[in-house]
Amino acid sequence: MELRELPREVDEVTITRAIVRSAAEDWIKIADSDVAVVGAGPSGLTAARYIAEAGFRTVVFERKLSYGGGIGGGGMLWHKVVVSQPADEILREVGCRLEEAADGVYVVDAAEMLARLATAAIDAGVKVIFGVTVEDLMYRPSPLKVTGVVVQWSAVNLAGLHVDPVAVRARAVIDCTGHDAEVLRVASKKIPGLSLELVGERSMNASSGERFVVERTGEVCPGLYTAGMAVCSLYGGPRMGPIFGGMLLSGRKVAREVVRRLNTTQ
Ligand code: 48H
Repeated sequence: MELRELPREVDEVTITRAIVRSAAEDWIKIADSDVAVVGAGPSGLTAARYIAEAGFRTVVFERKLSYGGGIGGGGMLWHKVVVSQPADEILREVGCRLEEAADGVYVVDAAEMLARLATAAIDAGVKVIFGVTVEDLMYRPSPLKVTGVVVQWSAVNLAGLHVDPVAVRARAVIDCTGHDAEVLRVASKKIPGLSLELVGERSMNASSGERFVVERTGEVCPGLYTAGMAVCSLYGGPRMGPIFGGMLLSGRKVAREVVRRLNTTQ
């Protein structure tokens, strides 16, 4: 075999230093972000892409080692999900191929949708960090404002080790953690004066669930926003099953709101 077809020799220490140096440089920037999105599901990836496209430094923290949240499971593991108009626009923007299943209703491959949402977010400049769990928030009391997130390696939590987390400042934090609404749950318990109560999501009603999510998406308190399924958990909206247009439109709506706010405040 010709030598030029074989991998170049690399010293192990070079590999270690390259990874540690580059990751540390990234984290030094991430520590002071414009926007921290929690969760790399459909709402989080969509929100992050639009915000980064508007020129803001955007980080997505994802607990798992993969993208997509609930997309990959399709409908009961059948490898498809459904979107209806006008959410198809968002999928077309990222290059997804859609098949019309009924008037204005489309079916899409779950693997294609999650890959294209993720790639588009990365191309827009979003930094996605896998294996990190947002376990708490930073806040300032008067005036009350959420000022960032508190993060820990997911592996540390899984191992049950007592390791203190680190903090990341962000001008806006968006809870896109899905059904569990984890960030909002923490905020409701641990931020004095917020008076936030999670109602819990309701049983399935696909169309009204989708509309509910989009209508109620937005700011929860200064510095804290929510999108996607977390909206239903917060305000008591119905679940909608494997139709994902509401998640995409919710991500776009929260992005527009955050961008507007960041453009009008320092
Ligand atoms: C870091 C975290 C944390 C944390 C969770 O569940 P998701 O796909 O969320 P959405 O809201 O974008 O989409 C919901 C959709 O997938 C869905 O479940 C639908 C439409 N259900 C309808 C129905 O009837 O059931 O993604 C959330 C992501 C996941 O990847 C989690 O791993 C991640 O957030 N995550 N990441 N820190 N504390 N909590």
